[in-house]
Amino acid sequence: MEGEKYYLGFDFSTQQIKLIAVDDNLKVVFEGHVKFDTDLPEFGTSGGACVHDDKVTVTAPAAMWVKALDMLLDQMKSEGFDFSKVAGISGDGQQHGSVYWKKGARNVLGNMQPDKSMYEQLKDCFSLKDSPIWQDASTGSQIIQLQDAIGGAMELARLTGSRGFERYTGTQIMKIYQTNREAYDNTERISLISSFAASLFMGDYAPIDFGDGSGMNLLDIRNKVWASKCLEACGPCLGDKLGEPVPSKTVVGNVSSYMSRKYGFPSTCKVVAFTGDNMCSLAGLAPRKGDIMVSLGSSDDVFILLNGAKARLSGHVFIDATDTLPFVGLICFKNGSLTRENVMNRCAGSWKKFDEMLLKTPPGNNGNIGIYFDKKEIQPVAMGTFRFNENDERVESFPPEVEVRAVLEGQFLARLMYAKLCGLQIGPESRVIATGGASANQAILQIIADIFNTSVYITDVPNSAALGGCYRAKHALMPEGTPYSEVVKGLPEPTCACKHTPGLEKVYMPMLERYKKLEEKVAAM
Ligand code: 5FX
Repeated sequence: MEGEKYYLGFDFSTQQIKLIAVDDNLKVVFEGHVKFDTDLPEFGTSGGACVHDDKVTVTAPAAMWVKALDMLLDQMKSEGFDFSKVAGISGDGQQHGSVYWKKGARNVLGNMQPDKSMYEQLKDCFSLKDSPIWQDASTGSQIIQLQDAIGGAMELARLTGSRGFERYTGTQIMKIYQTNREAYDNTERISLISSFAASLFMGDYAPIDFGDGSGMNLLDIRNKVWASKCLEACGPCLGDKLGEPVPSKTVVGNVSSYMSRKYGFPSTCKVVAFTGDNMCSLAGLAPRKGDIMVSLGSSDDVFILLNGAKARLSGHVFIDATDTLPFVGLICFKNGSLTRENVMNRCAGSWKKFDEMLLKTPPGNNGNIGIYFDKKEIQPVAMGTFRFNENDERVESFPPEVEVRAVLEGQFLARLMYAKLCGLQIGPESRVIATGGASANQAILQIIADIFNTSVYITDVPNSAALGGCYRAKHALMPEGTPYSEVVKGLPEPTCACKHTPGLEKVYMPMLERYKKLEEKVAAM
């Protein structure tokens, strides 16, 4: 392709499809989105999802995603976006969700006519109209069956990177096989939402990539092949229905003739494997080795790049989609900003006052430790508020200035403890990169710096997942062996927000040990 080139990143997230186009210098040249609830109200979703009567089954209609993509591409066309410049497309999907293509669908997908929409042509191509998504929590009995078949939760974690989780695709598929045999038998291909999205651009089944494939409890993450024992436990002929997984950097094909004829994509435009939203978002943030990404939102997520995968019952290990290091560790904590906010409201009334009160107690909080799980936490599985004095005795309440420090210290001791269990090693190269709403709060950042004993940087990258899709598309089209760092080298660096206070490790390291024991006590309560 001569002249200016564009790379597109599509983020098929839970609530919307977001698109970003960048040029060869990674400058954003176009943005668009379609929101499922408001732009496609006919599907009746709330937050992009349908919660069933049992409250634990959560799905989204696969045809809705197709119609949303039609809408987004039509919108780009009507706004004059120049598709002829697009050299590569990649993106991501909300992790774990699965799409069931019915027998004969491949043929329809490969022969779509540009005078009709994809929706018109594909809407009847799904053997299961409602795709299970990551919010589903209905597969408890299947988890037990899968773990039993593999030799226990720890063995499943060693093999696939995670113990059994309800939202993970393997047990979702097992549930469909057990409860809707007709749909299972009538399925010729099971895609993840990511590979389903890539398939729409290719006009053929796109393979599942290693990154998103690691969120299924089906992939042997060290050997990068389906784990046959897991496949056998989840459904017959499952390997055939899934197709072979591929590295995340794979060019999976060219755009379909439908895409070229309808929108004017060059026929040489490459589709690069789509991956999971978390991996793609990480690609958009472009971490370097040694970075600890701490996303402070309604839930808190900690991401670390890892050389090796340790088997643990908490957190998840995924294969890195950028090849910066072999693996990514992800630990998700349900009690994040809302829990901090609850304490702020109860004890201070404003963030300004909260920050002032924080200064009334010393780091280490005179030995007081609080554990605040307003919602049922993921690790440990526990709920409630637990306060301990300097003698590790449970107490009913703390004075307000102790409570405000206790919520922050308790949360970030937990983040550090689980990151270490996942394989985090803090060295001179390490830095914490904080993102998300609460990363604007300097007092919170200082506590993170002191507990992690390293500097904290901040970065503001809205839509990091869609951007990560653009960067990954460009990366895949560069000469073989080009490191990902080469693609993102011109991007703005995160800025240093605070340094750790020397000497405080003497306070926080023993406190971490105490926290560990107290949390074990809480988990056993
Ligand atoms: C990760 O394991 C998750 O389930 C979520 O972060 C989804 O990927 C959100 F889309």
